[in-house]
Amino acid sequence: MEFKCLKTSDNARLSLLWLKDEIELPAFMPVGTQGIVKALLPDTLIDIGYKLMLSNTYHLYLRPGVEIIEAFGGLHKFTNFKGSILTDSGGFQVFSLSDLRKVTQEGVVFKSHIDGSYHLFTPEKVLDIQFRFKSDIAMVLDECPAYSLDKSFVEKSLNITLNWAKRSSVIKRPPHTAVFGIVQGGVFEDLRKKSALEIAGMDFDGIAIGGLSVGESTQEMYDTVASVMQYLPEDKPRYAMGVGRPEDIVRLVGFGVDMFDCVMPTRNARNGYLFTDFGNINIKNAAYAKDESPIDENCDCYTCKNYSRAFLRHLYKSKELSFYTLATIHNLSYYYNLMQRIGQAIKNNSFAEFSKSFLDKRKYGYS
Ligand code: PRF
Ligand code: ZN
Repeated sequence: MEFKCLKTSDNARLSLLWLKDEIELPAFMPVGTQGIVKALLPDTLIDIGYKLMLSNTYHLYLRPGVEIIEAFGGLHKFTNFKGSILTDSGGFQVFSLSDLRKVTQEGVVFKSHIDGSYHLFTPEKVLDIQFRFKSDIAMVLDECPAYSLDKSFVEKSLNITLNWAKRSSVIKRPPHTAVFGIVQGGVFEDLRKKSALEIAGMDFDGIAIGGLSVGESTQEMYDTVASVMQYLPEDKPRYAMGVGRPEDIVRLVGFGVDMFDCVMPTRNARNGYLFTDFGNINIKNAAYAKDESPIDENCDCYTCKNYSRAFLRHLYKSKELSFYTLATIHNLSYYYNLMQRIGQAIKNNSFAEFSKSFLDKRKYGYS
């Protein structure tokens, strides 16, 4: 992996990341938990413009299992996705999906949400799994504590995460996989600072900020990211895990974040919530029953070029499977175009103006 920051505008950064292809940052990564984005063909993701997708170690390790993916020669060959793949470590999924888990200095024992079997993830084991997947970017094992104002609880958790990070940073990595460390520390500025400085001092290819969007207020999230940024090296990519809404992405790019992932565009699409600059459309709404216009006049995606709101509403109401595909294409195109507009604004040295006009324009809520 190689990374180069080309230009900054205010604190926003325009960079290049070389994995399988050259990828322009800031970038959004669609979530393909099982090695594929729900309702999309892998080539459609490429057609929209995406060159990097996120998948989950936790899910793929439990099913189909590492042996099968390894026998195919890795995740890219198994899934036939032609772009690059970042895999999350399982650190977050163990805490959000598994009904039983026990964290020790060694690692985390958890109970599979699929068949109830018990498994141990250690920092060494999750990296080994991701290396065998031939992921382009692997994430270290971390603990993402629930939102809490109990500082001693968050501090204990952070100490385990930092110990795991240290062990992860000294593992020899194969040439095909980069490894990112993860900053935790909840909403506590001093814990975040300690975490950021320690992770920045370890030998990682990039640095992620975890523990965001777990119940803190939007302002707390922004304050946390802004404060962590000042401790991170400029020569490594920065990734805000699980963020977020379009307005969060614009704000965080303004603090110097380069990479994002979130289920929001894909999950919302399947529930009938479609993104536009002027707020989100709820396609179920009766107001769209006879509406001949596309989801978004300004969108040039396949869905908007070919289908009316009225027809999409009909597909949704009829539970036609193609609705999920058409809605996902639109929402992922919206996010892709947003990242393109952000990149263009940085190139034009006008990120602050773009950010202000975007945030003014986008109303929250659904119509
Ligand atoms: N850690 C990991 N993955 C994550 C998170 C985290 O804290 C989050 C937090 N929003 C999303 N995905 N490993
Ligand atoms: Zn569209």
